[in-house]
Amino acid sequence: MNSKKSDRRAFLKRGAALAGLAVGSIPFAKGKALASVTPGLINGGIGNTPIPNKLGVATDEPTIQDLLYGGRSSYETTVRMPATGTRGATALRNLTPLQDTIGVITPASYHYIVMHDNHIPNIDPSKHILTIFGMVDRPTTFTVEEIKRFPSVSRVHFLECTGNSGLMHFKAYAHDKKAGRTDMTMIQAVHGRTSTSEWTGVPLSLLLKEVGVQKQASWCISQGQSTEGRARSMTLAKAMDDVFVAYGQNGEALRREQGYPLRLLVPGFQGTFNIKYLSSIKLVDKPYYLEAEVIGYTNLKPDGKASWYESQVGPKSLITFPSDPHKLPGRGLYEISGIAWCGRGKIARVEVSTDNGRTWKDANLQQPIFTKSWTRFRHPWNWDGAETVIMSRCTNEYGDIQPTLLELAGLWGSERPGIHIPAEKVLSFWETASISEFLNNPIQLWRVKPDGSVEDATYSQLPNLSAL
Ligand SMILES: Nc1nc2c(c(=O)[nH]1)N[C@H]1C(S)=C(S)[C@@H](COP(=O)(O)O)O[C@H]1N2
Ligand SMILES: [Mo]
Repeated sequence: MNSKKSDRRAFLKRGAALAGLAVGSIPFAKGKALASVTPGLINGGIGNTPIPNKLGVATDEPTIQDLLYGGRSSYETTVRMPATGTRGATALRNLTPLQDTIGVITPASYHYIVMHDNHIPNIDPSKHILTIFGMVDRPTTFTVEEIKRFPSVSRVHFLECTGNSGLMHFKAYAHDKKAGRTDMTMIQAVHGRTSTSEWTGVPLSLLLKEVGVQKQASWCISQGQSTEGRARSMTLAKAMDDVFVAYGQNGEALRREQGYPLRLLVPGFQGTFNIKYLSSIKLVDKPYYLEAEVIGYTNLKPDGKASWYESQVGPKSLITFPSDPHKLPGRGLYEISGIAWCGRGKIARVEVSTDNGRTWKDANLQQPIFTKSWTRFRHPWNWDGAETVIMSRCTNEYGDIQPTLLELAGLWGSERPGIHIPAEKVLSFWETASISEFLNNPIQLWRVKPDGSVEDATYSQLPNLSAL
């Protein structure tokens, strides 16, 4: 046992030599390393659970509920967290624990939640209906059962809230800091408004064929059955392309928080299009310029026009390990790991830099790569123990590249007219906050400090943030 342990230490510390190995040889060595560091795995994965005695009396056995539906090991404690600037989980904005994500599928229990209504409806599926009307030949009301009789598809797609990674969270920072909160810079707090699931449902194009779309129709207004009757305009072209009405999430019914029993799934578009508790779709000949479309979720562009109906999420990647709040135990070999996604096509390439952007190396991409989905990337890294900045940059199959923060600033211009940001200037906090509140996909920098702790270096390096 002891000798095994020291083997592992030697392996991790010998990273210098190993980092030069072909990548294919890493998993075997890593598997060996894991077996000796991960509690539980060494005992066949059952950890310290005592074996029940003959009378079936055991204090540390799974509950009946665990056996019927499943529960995780009591050693696992990761949960969603309430968004910054909100007061507790009841604000109904709860974020995915990206620092602990594995692979590409987000378990439903970790899927982020954004609800604008002040409650989450509990809908009886036998009473729920979806009405398609407006510029159609046969306005139709479908029950959930009827929807499920149509030919279905299952597809892996990300959702991302338009406000993810938004600087508005840093505006909330001062408030939270005063309230004594300390978790606002964690990857989960800043970037946790994205998740990926396998969604199952019926292509909207099939339902639209069923009702007969009239020639003059060019937009769809979708609405959900929740208190605010959330609605959104979407082009008919997108509706006919890859949108579907989903009832399944990761092999089971949608979770209540995710829109049970029906939600719209609009691949690659901002989260706000994915109407939950979907109850009606109206075919019309123009967008409705709803409040959420013209006031919320838009940036002002350099030409003074707002980014209305620019709906597609840009190429984006994030290193999830190591990130804030991880702390590396010392120099040696680590696997940098993260996620990349794009609202247009597939991720084709992710590059990683471990020397503050001076050099870049291609990361390994988890296969298969799904369209408009998180793609997991991995990259072995030998950390020499010195302070450095690590980052990732992705490219999609069309060659669209994730921008730097300054390139993004140039793209959107300033939110406040009159503020011009020269490319070489170090931004002050408030100047940065004025770049863009929405659709933020800049390259994310993490500073690894000599003590192994990791801090945000994209936004929080800005001098005034710590002074807030
Ligand atoms: N009915 C309804 N649908 C909704 C919302 C809402 O508040 N009500 N929020 C939207 C927004 S802004 C986002 S980002 C996504 C979030 O989906 P999720 O909560 O399943 O993660 O749902 C969208 N659909
Ligand atoms: Mo959102």
